[in-house]
Amino acid sequence: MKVLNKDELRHSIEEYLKILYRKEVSEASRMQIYQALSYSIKDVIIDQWMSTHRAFEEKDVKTVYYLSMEFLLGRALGNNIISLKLDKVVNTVLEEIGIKLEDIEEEEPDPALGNGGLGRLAACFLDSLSTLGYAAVGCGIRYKYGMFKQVIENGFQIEVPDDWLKNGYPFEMKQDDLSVIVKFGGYVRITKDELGREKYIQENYSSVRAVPYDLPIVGYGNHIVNTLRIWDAEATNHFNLDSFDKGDYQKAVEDQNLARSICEVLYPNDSHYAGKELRLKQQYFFVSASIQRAVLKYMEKHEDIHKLPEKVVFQMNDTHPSVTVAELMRILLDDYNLSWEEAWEITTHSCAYTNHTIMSEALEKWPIDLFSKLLPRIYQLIEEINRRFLMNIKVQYNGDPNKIEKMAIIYNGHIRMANLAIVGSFSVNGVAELHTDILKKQQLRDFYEMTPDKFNNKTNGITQRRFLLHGNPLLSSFVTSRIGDKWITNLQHMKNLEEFAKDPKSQREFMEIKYQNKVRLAEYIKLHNGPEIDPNSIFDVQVKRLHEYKRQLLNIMHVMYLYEELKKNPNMDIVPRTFIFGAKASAGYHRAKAIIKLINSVGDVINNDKSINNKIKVVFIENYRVSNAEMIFAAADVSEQISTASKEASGTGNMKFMLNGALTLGTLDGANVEIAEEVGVENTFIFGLTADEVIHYELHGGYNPREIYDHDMGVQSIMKHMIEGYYDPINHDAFQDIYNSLLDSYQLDRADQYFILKDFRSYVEAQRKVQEAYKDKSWWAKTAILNVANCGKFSSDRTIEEYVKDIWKLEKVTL
Ligand code: 26Q
Repeated sequence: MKVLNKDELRHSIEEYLKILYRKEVSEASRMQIYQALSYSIKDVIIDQWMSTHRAFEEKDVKTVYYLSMEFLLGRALGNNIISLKLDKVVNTVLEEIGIKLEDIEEEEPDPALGNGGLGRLAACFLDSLSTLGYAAVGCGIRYKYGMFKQVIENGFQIEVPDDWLKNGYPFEMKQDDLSVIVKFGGYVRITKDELGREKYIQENYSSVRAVPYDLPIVGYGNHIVNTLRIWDAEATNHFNLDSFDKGDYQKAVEDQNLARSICEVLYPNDSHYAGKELRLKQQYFFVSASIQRAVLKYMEKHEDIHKLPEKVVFQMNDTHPSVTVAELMRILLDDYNLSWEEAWEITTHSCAYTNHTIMSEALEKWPIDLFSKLLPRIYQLIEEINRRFLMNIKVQYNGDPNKIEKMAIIYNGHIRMANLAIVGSFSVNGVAELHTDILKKQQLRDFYEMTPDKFNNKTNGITQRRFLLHGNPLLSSFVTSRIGDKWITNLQHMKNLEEFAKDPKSQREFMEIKYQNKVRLAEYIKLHNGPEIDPNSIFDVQVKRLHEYKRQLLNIMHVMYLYEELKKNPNMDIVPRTFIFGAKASAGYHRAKAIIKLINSVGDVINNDKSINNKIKVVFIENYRVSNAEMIFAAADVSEQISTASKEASGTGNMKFMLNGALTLGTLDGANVEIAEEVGVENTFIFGLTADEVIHYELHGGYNPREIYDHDMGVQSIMKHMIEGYYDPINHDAFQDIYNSLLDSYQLDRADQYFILKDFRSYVEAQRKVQEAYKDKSWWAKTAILNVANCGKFSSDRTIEEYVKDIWKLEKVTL
């Protein structure tokens, strides 16, 4: 197996610079060195990759196929170097060359094949699967353009295409010989085979060739390398300009266009189902390719297709890949000639589904005519699955129309993908305890009552390798110097840090590290169009996608409130604070974009008001993404997790902050509940309505925000200022809609759907407690260390072990 020493690495970099660019080290640009170093690292990976696959095959282990429309990987180079334990060697060589690894890492594009939480979770899971030694294949799409780059112009978000492949991506490997064909459209002809059985043949279809590109997922220090397989689409028939057959020519052009469009771009939307045909094409494209390949691979080494569930499990990351259920049925029925009962038995023992939302507007439902035109055979199969399922319901519930209305897969002209996923799976899981409880009691209650054993919770987790070891080297060393380095692969070891929480020297050292990380972030902000900020101020951070339910609006309204108090009373007792935001809004989500504009406008006024003596600052970090997230978590004092209770399924940013010693200011929502449980509620700042209270209001038509507006002069004043141009004399029109959303119940919406005014005073009070607490530096340091010490539960290693034990039943492999 190839291991690099210093001389070999230097030699390898030199060779690649020659081969790729005809350059010597002294003439090479940073980009060129990044490429040469990456190829050198890839060479080491390749050997481990091959031996991992040999071992998996020899042991014939069961494999999980993690099907996800999104994998939000973040940069690979630094992470791979750490996982291979090559950091010392690399640093020595780069030092010789006279360049820093951090600067080389900056050259790598951030592969942004995801929107936010769900995509990042998939990436953390792959990291853990490799590190724990389980056989796994991530299956996704090789979008040509990933998540857009966000540029802020005049306070407004502008979306710029993310051309991440333009310089080539060193870690990917095209696997032409593993291509498969995916068929769309046409019609289904029914015939009989030689044994007189009915055969269903799709005819007159369009097709594309699905071509896999493999990315290595390197386990930490264990020589295990799993694969993330992302599919690209190519035209099947490279069309012939000499063709005389006009029909063929036309079709060839169409197929060419189909292939070109499918993988063009990631939909930058993470909360609203829109029913776009291209999105369905993307879904079926990568699912069909992945399932075809998985079954072919299984059949290479096994004879009996009935035993597929012993060796293969398909985990569906939300409903986006839920056509998996029907595609597997298609393959088993049409290609392997199984009976319906046999095929259904196999399918429902191979598929499992993870739910990530209770918000009804995010539930996928496809209009029948759109769906059946694009996927005629798949639609037939879903009809049959539905027909048989409804028969069961009728038997079990005496034809109760209420049950049919709630549980039917096809209803009201639409296919409900969550219902398909549940019916076709042996496991349905939520992503935090509270979320799973709400699923069982509300959203999926009928399914839970029918099949309670399917339902289970898997509280999310994050990888400490990226979000502490890589992102926060200072705190990593602090921890390792005290408790050793076992935490890197077993985060429960962090508990041993608890004894240092009260130690004054550890407290001082912790605060010094936090300070250094704040300096690093302040420099980054300065360099990226931001204001000058004071690393001695409290860094109060909210970074996540922009959505009304996440309530960035509540946060900025509190800032407006503080500012106005400060203007009224310049001698007010206030600990200097920097409010830091980072968020992308989905391109068509106008209100979210208006909130970004509001944050920037408020920031402009406050940051330029000399009269408040820099006591508060507001920063909007442009283009929040995995690479700058690592630096942001490391620098945070306060973690804002303030979603309307019941709306945030889990959250994972909350865990990354905790791991880096920030204190949680949050509602009892998602995994916040479990964070408070682990560290002790007295070491967090919890406020606001509970999930039960929110749900109660919702069931009774909401509440009346006017009452609050009329009686709370603080609220009234900031809201008036919002629309009167106090924060932006030119563009304040943009804020009228925000104002209306809080006070007017127009259309079907309730006013203040997300209980911002309702929770406002409770939030202000919690914020006041944060400031009082920060004055006691020793208490703060102790509590921050306690947060780190008690984050063990939130490692994705723990999450993956639970998936393995309860759902996937995989065997651990050691090399
Ligand atoms: C659906 C249809 C059409 C286009 C896009 C979509 C779409 C895309 C992405 C819908 C949802 C998403 C992503 C959802 C997501 O990120 N959910 C988050 O998942 C995290 C991991 O479980 C949780 O921690 C968060 O609470 C949850 O919001």
